[in-house]
Amino acid sequence: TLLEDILMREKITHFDHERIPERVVHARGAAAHGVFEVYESQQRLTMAAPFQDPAVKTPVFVRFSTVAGSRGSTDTPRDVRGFAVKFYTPDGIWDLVGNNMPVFFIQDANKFPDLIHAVKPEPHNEIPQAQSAHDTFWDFVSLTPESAHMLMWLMSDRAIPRSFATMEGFGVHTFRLVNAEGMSRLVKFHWKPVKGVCSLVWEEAQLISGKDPDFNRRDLYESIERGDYPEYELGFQVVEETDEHKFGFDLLDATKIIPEELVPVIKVGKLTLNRNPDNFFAETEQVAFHTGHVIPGIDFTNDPLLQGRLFSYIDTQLRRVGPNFHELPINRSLRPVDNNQRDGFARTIINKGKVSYFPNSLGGGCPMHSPTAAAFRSVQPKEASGPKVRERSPSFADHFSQATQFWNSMSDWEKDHIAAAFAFELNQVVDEPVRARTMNEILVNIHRDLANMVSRATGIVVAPVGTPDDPTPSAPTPAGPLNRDAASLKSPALSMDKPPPSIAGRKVAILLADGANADEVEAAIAALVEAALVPETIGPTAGSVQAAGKAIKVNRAAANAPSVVYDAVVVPGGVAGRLATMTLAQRFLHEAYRHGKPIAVAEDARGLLQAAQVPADAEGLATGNGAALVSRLVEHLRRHRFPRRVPALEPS
Ligand code: HDE
Repeated sequence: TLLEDILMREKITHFDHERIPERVVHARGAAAHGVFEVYESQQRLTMAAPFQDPAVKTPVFVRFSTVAGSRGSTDTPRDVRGFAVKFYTPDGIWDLVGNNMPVFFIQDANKFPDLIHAVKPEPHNEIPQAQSAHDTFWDFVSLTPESAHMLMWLMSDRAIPRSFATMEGFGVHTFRLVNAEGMSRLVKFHWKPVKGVCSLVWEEAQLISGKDPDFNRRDLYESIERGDYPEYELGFQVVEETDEHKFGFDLLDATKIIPEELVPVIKVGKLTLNRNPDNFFAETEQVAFHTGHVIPGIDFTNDPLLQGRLFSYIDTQLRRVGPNFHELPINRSLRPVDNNQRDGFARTIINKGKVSYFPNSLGGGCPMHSPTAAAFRSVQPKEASGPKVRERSPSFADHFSQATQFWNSMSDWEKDHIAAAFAFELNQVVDEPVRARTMNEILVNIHRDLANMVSRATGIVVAPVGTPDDPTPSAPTPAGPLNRDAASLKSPALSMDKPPPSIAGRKVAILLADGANADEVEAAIAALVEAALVPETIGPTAGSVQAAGKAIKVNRAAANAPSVVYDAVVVPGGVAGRLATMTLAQRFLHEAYRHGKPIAVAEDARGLLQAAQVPADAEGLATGNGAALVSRLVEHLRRHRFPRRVPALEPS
């Protein structure tokens, strides 16, 4: 090998440079292209281009992500999911960089590096990957009571979505909508999934992490390839500026929601994800979102978290992708950018002429900031006065009311899952003072029931209280305006205990073995496809199984097809005897049972159910044959799952 082998050298050199720095947070992600269409003109509220004309389809690129894990980490840790939308509008790029939870851990951007240092793997040994269940995270949040509301979301099943298509998205901050007359209103943005909100259960999520770490990414990719496009409706919660202070909490505090019961979410349009990226690196990895990418008609508020983000995102793109990140195809504005910025690494635009400054006469004064109304202009702030301090406003002081509201709004099984999640995390924490502080400074202030449930499952002692009726005397609760009636606050919209409007795309396993009733299997597959479900046959090995002289194709071998990646399971006639002797089949059914999934078995499967320890009278278990069996399974799937079967809180 000679140094003069320039072909080899170039190839290897390029290979050596194939990586760019991964995102500091949200490193793990998957994305898709799509379109946004407004239902009817929202001109009264905003001049933003995507909201003017129902005939216009605005192209979008959406990246979903987890927050804490590295780029190669699993899809299903307990974590927040990013929901970042890039609108390519005729007025330039608008990035709505949101999450699947409507609030955040902190109220002030200055704490963000601390929060992320605490949740990321611990620095001395880089353990644990992609999870909050460790000492430093709970140390930080137990000392940061403003995180209480977000902790409730994080410990709920919202943190383990079944798919990106079944999770909500939120802009989190209060933004502004501005119309052509310059009138500004406050707004919260919501993405409502057309398929409803559905999640995994925790044990299942953990098993998926090992069995299929690409679970959510794969689902997104495959559903788009199948033509089953993820859809979300965009909702506005609009508040007149004059009403800003009528809520008893501060609309600029990102740890607060505006309950939908107080201000309805008006659905204004639909986002459809209809095309997979052609190249992961060029698109999903290099896409650069920035909260500061806004267009006329959208503006910011003084939310201190948002203001910090306005600095951070441009800064991170400069570091990660470089100063010309906006020239990459995935980031490029549809409208040509005309300014005096020049040069830098990997500049691709070839600017012509000798003028690159303003003011100038040699270029006819161009380019200049447009004096016309069409250009972006900031909404004028009301006059502010007072001392400059590094402190938050007293209106940000109530940290627990909305956490309590979240708890009050949950169904029994959701409360169970939340308590079990806190217990799982706190049982991972080694430091006793951190465990005790989380219990007695945070959980008891949210709700006594939650504290007691977690106490039973962790052994952490709940400190004695002053009076039995007073849920919050042991820790100093800031006197927020809502605290007085926190015990009665409730927002039913927060509960996930609702049947999903659509179950299209759910995966149904059909367990096979030699001797299967071929007609029944074929009929089941046809009926499942007809119901927009995705059946997969599973056999002892890849290839096929024999059914009365006929071969039935096997999609996946049992060892490669764990129950956790399916939503429901069918055992057709003729196979139960053989399956009852196979450990993998028993395990499959038992896990499907434990995880509350619909199970449909032929009449001859009694012995198999026994071997799999599935009670014959289990809720969501259908027994029968033929078309009736499949239609009962489909009916059961419409309930997503049967949560009472899921063992959540291990008793003390
Ligand atoms: Fe981010 N965040 N963030 N964040 N964030 C980033 O930008 C940051 C926050 C969110 O798919 C980074 O390009 C600060 C809230 C999403 O590429 C970085 C603060 C919300 C994504 C950054 C926040 C988010 C990011 C890392 C506190 C929900 C992924 C890489 C003030 C509304 C975007 C990057 C993608 C990514 C900073 C808080 C959502 C470092 C300083 C609140 C969805 O700039």
